[in-house]
Amino acid sequence: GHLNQRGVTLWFTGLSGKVARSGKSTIATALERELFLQRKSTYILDGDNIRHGLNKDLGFGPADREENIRRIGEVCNLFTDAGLIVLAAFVSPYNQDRDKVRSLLETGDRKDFIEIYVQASVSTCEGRDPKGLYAKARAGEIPNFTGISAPFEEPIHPEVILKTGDQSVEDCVALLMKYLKDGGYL
Ligand code: GGZ
Repeated sequence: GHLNQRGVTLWFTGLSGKVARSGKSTIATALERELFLQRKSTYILDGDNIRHGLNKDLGFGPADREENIRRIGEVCNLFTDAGLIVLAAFVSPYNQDRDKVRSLLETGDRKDFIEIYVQASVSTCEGRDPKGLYAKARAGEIPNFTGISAPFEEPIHPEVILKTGDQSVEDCVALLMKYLKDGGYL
C-alpha cells in the first residue's frame, strides 16, 4: 500500500435502495463520514459511479450482473491494495459472485474483505419505494427486478448483518466502527 493505513473492502449487499429502502449507500455514506473524522482515506463505489461509467455496457440479467460484480471486485482489489478503505454498495444478489470477490481479497494471511448483509425484507423495501422502482417492477415495466422477478440469495457467511428495519443508521455505523477497530483494521 501507499497510504499510511491498512486497505480493506467493506462489501454491502442487499435489496435495491439507497435512500430509505435497504439503505446500503446511506449506511456507506454515514460510515465514510465517521472514517473521515478519524483521518482515514476512503472511496465509495456504487451504482451511481460504476453503472454510468465503467459498466455502462451492462444490464441486469444474471450474466451482466456477474460481469458487473467481477469488474467491481477487480477495482476493489486495486483500491484496497493502494491502502484505501473501500465501501462497495451493490445489490450483488448471487452468492457465487460475492464469493469470487472475497477470494480475490482473501489470500494467504490477507483478510481484506468484509461482507455486510444489509437486511430488509422485500415488503419493507417495497413499502418505502421512494423511486417507484418496485411499483414499476410489479407492473412488469422493469424486468429482472431483484426481489420481485429476480432472486436475492441471502449471504451464507457475512461478517456483519445490519437489520435496517430495527437499527438506526447511527447504530449501524457504530457497529461497523467497532467491527473495524476490534478486527485491527483501523
Ligand atoms: C435491481 C435495479 C434493476 C433491476 C435498475 N434489479 O435502488 P437503486 O436502483 O438506486 O439501486 C438499484 C441498482 C442496482 O444496481 P447494482 O449494480 O447494485 O446491481 S447488481 O449488483 O445486481 O449488478 C436500482 C437499479 O440499479 N436497478 N434495474 N432489474 N436493481
